[in-house]
Amino acid sequence: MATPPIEQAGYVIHDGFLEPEACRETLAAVEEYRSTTDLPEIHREARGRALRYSVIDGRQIRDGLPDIWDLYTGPVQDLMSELAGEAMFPLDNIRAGVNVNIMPPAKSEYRWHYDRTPVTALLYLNEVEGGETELYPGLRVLLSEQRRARTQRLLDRVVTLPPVRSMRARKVVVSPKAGRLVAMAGNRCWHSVGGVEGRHDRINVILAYDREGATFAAEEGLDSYLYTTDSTAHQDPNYLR
Ligand SMILES: O=C(O)CCC(=O)C(=O)O
Ligand SMILES: [Fe+2]
Repeated sequence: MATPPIEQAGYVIHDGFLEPEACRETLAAVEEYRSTTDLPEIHREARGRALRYSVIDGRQIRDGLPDIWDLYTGPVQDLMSELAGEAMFPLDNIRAGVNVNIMPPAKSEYRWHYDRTPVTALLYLNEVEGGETELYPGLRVLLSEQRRARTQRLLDRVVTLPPVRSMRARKVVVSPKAGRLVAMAGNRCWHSVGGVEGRHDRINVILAYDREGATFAAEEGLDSYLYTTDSTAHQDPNYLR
């Protein structure tokens, strides 16, 4: 059997996944939602690049942005299953499953990280200056057992050291463009977003999938780090202690 596209290259860029008209309608729905709901501004310092953004989480999307929810549980799920070569499902953790990231110019950026899930889609709704997604596909050496968290953390440090990094992976830079979808092996592809320039907020949808019934050990700490302004106990909530 042929290797599934996401396995092969670690990522796939699919332009024109959403038509311009659908992007405009979705953006208008996001703007309408923002006008009625106070969204937290999350700011977490991190090495190299901070996490600085606003977010509409998956529960808010399910209850207030039905068209985005339908994309998550319909066409994007189908595409991701096809690209992964096996059936992929929305997360049981609805809050983390689908997000709208909002990044105003000048101050926003998104720290270097891996996602918790084997496949993630980034769907850009608009074109902005700057705000490129930077990816190192397949950089991570991923251990299978969550209880090996300490070893995983150490391995993650080692592979991101510049000389090791450049041996293992090539950096890919993706510019936001309306309707463009990037599919990646989120838990193996090291990625971040650079500073947004110009006058417009960068707005995209992040859609995460996993195998049926999968769970993530560091769920709770990571959720409050990503979706609330609470100060979290761990320096890096991606890892259990
Ligand atoms: O907006 C992007 O390009 C990436 C965002 C991201 O990596 C995330 O929300 O996990
Ligand atoms: Fe991510």
